[in-house]
Amino acid sequence: MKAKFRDTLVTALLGDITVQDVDGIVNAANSRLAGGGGVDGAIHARGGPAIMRELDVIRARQGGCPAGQAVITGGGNLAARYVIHTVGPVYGGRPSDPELLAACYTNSLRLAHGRGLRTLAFPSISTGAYRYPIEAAAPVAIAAVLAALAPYPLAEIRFVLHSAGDYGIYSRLLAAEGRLQ
Ligand code: AR6
Repeated sequence: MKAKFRDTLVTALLGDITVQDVDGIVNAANSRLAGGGGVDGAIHARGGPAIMRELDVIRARQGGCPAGQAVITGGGNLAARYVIHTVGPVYGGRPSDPELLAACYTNSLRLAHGRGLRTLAFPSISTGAYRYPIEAAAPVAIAAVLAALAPYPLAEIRFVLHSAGDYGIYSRLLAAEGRLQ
């Protein structure tokens, strides 16, 4: 699925974010930046220990990363040169959940733009271990990214979904947005 928004190609695909050939990939991390399962585990496994060594330095400096915020490291052995680690909210049905989730996408794009990245891939943040329902999270993610393309224009944003169901939801939403352009 491909759509064009302003000057940015926005794509959704079914796949593994750790093998994407983009300038940066986004990690759905935890606030301790300590690694874990899901996409976080996959990124550290393929990227190798250099990523955690950089996170150790960031932890020593700032303690961790609160929900909604993001930090950046190199990509280690990944094809991507950078990993942006952002921390999604643990879903609780609170009004702050969509705000924090949107902030993950906005702050990741801000960091990417500040470092001169042109292509960036996102996973579906918070919708695994953190239990944010994908039907509620996907519109928040897409709206946050499309809004942030004005201040932080990139050449390509790639949403990499790990299940056919998630991919279907993103495709439908992006197609509907595209008709409004
Ligand atoms: N490529 C793309 N998406 C993936 C991949 C992959 N290789 N692997 C999993 N996903 P989760 P969260 C999808 O649990 O909910 C970790 O332990 C997955 O199917 O990775 O934000 C952290 O350390 C789901 O749709 O992230 C935190 O403690 C999505 O990625 C906690 O989990 C997000 O699922 C963060 O939980």
